[in-house]
Amino acid sequence: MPRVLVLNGPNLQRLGTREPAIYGTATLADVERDLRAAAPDGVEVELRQTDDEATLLGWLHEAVDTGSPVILNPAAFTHYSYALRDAAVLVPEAGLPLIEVHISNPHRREEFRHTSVVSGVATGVIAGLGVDGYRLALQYIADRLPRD
Ligand code: CA2
Repeated sequence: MPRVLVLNGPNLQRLGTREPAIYGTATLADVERDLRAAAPDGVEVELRQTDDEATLLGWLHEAVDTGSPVILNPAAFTHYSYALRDAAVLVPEAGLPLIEVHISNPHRREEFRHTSVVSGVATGVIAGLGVDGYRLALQYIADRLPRD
């Protein structure tokens, strides 16, 4: 069964508990439930979160090794982690989509958020549409999954 990995970076376990004006009130558990409900039959969705850069890199390597499309919210790593970029590029290089998602629109925020070191290697980027961005990314991926 095709599996989509939904990978989330540092501090996103706090989603829905702080800064609702920026990030809304949905929690990551809500996002996972909504994605599973939206996934077509036969498509598995697995959502993970980590504050640890090495763990996130390992999950991207796992996506390559298992042929899993990726929805990635790298959180603050977006803006400075070249290690994350180097791992992220392996996903599209393996012929798998990697969609970068941001809940807020970083371009409307502080200057340091205007740079993403990931966007240049992502298949596509969705930002500023709240947690709907995850579902839109899943729809893009699901529409392009190989059928048998
Ligand atoms: O808008 C996004 O999704 C971000 O990736 C979120 C990151 C931020 O560093 C990026 O610039 C944009 C921050 C994640 C922290 O998440 C929290 C959520 C709610 C309350 C506190 C932190």
